Amino acid sequence: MALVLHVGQENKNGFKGLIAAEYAGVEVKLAENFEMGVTNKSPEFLKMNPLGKVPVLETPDGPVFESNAIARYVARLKADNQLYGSSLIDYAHVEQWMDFSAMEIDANISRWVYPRLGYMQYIPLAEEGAVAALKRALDALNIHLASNTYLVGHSVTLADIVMICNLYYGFKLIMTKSFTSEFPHVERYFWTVANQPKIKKFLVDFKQAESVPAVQSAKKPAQAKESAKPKAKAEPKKEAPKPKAEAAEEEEAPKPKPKNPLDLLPPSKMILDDWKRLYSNTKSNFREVAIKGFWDMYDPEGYSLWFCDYKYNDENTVSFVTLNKVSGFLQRMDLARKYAFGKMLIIGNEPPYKVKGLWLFRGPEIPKFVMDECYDMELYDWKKADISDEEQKERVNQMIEDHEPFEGEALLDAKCFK
Ligand SMILES: N[C@@H](CCC(=O)N[C@@H](CS)C(=O)NCC(=O)O)C(=O)O
Repeated sequence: MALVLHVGQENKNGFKGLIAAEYAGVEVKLAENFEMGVTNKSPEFLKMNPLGKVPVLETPDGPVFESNAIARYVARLKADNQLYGSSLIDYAHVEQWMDFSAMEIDANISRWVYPRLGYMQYIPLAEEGAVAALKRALDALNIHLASNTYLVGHSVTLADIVMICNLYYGFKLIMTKSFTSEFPHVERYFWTVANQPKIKKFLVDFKQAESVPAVQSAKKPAQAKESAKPKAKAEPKKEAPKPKAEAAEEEEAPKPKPKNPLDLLPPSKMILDDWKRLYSNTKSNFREVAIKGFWDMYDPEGYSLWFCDYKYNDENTVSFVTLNKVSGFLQRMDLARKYAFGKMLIIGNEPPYKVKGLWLFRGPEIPKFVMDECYDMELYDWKKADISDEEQKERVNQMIEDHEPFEGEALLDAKCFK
């Protein structure tokens, strides 16, 4: 019998077991036609978990409830995985961070967000206590992550899976950028790990909360449960007819998207796509063809060149993690494809690797929407290239052409954003 997980869509507690299964190479199926508030109150479900809460994992040896227990069970099904680290002390630390994540992070995020969303009674003093306790926990986590990429060891463990799932609701529902910026290592950790493909697969397309939700009046339990469930993407549901005013609001013609200010800049003689094509098509004589072509096209009025330097190179101790970090950055820059070209060099023969880059942006400054929306930007120091300085101009050339050695060192890799 396959393992079957009973849970609604987009439930972070359900994700724990599903992500652990991805890492361990275990097959877990989702129960079909699960309906939150209905299926989990049925007599069959209550036999598996008398509390009627999800998730529940059905196994050949009986059901398991509590999401951390489910994740542990799934992780232990395959002996040869790294989810518990590689020593007894790693194992203890994985357990330590899982407990910390449940008691210090999840519990306090829940005590902050659920009363605001109307699922629990809102008591201002209780909220104050929850936020203070959460900050204390995040501070401790931030200190640990200042010198660690992952919670335990050098790869994702069960501790990271549980921590990311718990932080996910915080980032998504209530912890705004101005709140999390006090904990820069937690931010970097969260976005880096959440973007690992096996995790990102579940935490699809979500953005950090832009504001703390206003306090809503308490909901009746059924109502609370239904809307607590983030909306399923693929399953359109039959809905009760909407009140007229609400329906009219939804039917209003979509507002035109505001223009990107970069589209309003005076036209430039430099056509970014022409440069990208030249870069991609030049297979030999790169200096004479592509680099020369670049400077022939370059328009310092319409574009600017920027050097970037990763602030936390000491953390780049594992080559593939460093490469993934840079790939993640380039993926997240997708929003700027029309307005940017970039080269990222991963430098050094051995760890810690240095990460440096060169970016060409439309306009005289780094576009504001890139700064605002691409979290990675603040992980780098940025300096505008002064191309009247021959040395800086040559550095630009070398970065474009992946010149080796670069500043006296071999390249581990070079990645291009085009
Ligand atoms: N500690 C439990 C929490 C389970 C839980 O609270 N589940 C919620 C959805 S995330 C639920 O099923 N609520 C339904 C109810 O309270 O009746 C776990 O980690 O699995």
